[in-house]
Amino acid sequence: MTDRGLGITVTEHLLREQRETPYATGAFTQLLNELIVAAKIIHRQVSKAGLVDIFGSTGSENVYGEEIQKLDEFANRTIIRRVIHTGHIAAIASEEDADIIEVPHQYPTGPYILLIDPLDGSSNIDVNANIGTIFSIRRRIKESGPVTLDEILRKGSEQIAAGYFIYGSSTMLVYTTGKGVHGFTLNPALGEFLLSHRNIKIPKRGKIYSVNEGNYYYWSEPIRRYVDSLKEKDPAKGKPYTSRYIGTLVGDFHRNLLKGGIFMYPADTKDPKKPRGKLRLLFEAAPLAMIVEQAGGAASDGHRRILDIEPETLHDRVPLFIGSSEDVSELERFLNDGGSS
Ligand code: AHM
Ligand code: MG
Repeated sequence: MTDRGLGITVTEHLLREQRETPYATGAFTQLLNELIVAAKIIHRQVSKAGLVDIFGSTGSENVYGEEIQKLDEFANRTIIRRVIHTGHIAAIASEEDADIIEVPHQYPTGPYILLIDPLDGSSNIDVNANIGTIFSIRRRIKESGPVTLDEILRKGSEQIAAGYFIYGSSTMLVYTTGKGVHGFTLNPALGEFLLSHRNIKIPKRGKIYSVNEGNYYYWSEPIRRYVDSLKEKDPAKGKPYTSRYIGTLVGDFHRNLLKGGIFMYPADTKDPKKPRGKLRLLFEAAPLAMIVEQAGGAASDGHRRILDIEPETLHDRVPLFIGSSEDVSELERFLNDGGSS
């Protein structure tokens, strides 16, 4: 780490970005700071998940009919509690809640809407693998009054910031406000996130593919052909690729962001419940699409740029192909013309 800027705290970094933004009021910086505090609390809880009775399942289901683990609820509640009263937001939408969460009348409201996947990869909690928190911030359309759904059901290109916390071998924050992607690593002794990865750029082509290959026979023919092609022995094309899949979107995405490669969650052609894949457009695909584009990569549903897709409902799902730009383009060629070009 020879760069003298490395090691500055995330707060200092945010304040520098704020100073470079004309008319910034500081509300946005304070909102991100509250999220950071929430993430530190979640980090602490995650790191002792095996020790306390927060481990395991609540027995209840979320809006998708999936079992909610206790730590999911904890993360969801922690983030909501930290930001709801700050006066910086007008509403929150969470992957764990069916409807928009309004700011209670006793608190002031602000110009931002926060979207969260509070604990991504929750099936990995009890095996001690990476989990994460994904967030995205949008500016509301109306000046005042209750937030309506049409203010949230908007293209990902309208996000003003997106990021994630990854609770792994270290806890990290990776975020963008549209001025590049920066990574901060939590120093547990100081309790501070320090700049460790300035201006992250994803390699144009990678050597890793990440997909749940157990679903192979549920994919469309072109997707199967594309994945088969990655295993061909062709050193000139850098093939075969290496297969890496954690089953936590944040973890798989983060590795590929740093090393290059493609993450895929295709549509399921045989399961009527998953015709549009598994991952959620507003809470997972769009925030990571903003990050990957800022890092020079690409995100697609196979045909369209993820950031151009207008959601129809809060919990819309979408097929997701995200990572190095040349890998995503190659996948699109397979879907659109059989990969011949
Ligand atoms: P969630 O844990 O927030 O519900 O997210 C869904 C997770 C993603 O993190 C991951 O990419 C995917 O589900 C894995 O799905 P599968 O087990 O079908 O491979
Ligand atoms: Mg998730």
